[in-house]
Amino acid sequence: MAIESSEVEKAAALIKDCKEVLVVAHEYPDGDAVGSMMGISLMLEKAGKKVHCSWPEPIESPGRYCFLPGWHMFVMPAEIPDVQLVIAVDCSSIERIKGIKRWLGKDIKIINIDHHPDNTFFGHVNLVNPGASAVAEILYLGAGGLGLDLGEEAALCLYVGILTDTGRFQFSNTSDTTLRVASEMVGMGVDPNLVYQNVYQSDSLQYLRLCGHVLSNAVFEEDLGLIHGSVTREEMKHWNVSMDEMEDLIDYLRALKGHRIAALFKELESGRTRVSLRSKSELDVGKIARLLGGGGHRAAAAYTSEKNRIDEALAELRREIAEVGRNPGG
Ligand SMILES: [Mn+2]
Repeated sequence: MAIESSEVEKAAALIKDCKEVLVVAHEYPDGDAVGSMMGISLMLEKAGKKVHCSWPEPIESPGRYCFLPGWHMFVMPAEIPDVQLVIAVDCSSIERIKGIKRWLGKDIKIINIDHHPDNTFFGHVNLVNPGASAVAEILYLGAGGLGLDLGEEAALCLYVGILTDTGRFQFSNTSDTTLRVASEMVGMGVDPNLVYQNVYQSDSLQYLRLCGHVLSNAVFEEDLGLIHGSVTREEMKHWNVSMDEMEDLIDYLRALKGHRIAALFKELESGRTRVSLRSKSELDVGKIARLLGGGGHRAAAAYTSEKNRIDEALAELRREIAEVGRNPGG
């Protein structure tokens, strides 16, 4: 599904008419959320706009994305000034940014740029293409139509968005367009090795030890084809590892041959449990995550469970897997 040109024109007009803009990514932002947020922020700044960017609390250090340019535009959610225009990237619904209340309910316009198939079209203008590998891919291909100029710095941010959302160009969302776009970015000066070193080769020894612990305790439930692992607050404290450092931990679990679903449970400070899901089968984990209040894609999704115990969150997930498995079309 392509984005309608009338929507692109509307977005371009909103951008042209504004002086100040806020770019927001979803809570617990991944590489596409951070890369797309920074990429479009840099292009907007280049176009002479005053730009702020942020995402809902909790705000942790950007860790592996520290090396991206553009952090001078980042503001804490509490310090977001009044703006005329909000651009949301990688957010399937307004719920994903509800933590940023400062501007909600005000007389502002929202441009919604996303690639989630369950996007609710919450913006005044919606640039949504579920066929795109990443929001970064939409932004790269759409920059001209929005009246924005790509530069090497923005290209670097967008490359990170595509790289991480495609699992280093290996997930099923990797298309010939994805690879062509990435190739053009490298042509513009993006250094794949520099990105690799920063994004995938900068783990702490404590984090590697925590991974070893999680893998040692991982459980494979053959009847459901479910492999799962978990990290408690105590373990996070013990190894001094933050939530954002664990973004790729689930990839170790999904290396298992013959599994259908991988799940990683992380205890939150709020007494709830963050659950990441990956599917290697016909089972749509996006649907499971939506049933449990989250969102995502068919093969990768996440939600926050109200259960404060991991065994309870696991029982809840087992029920939904069985339910969705019985009723894949429903
Ligand atoms: Mn994305």
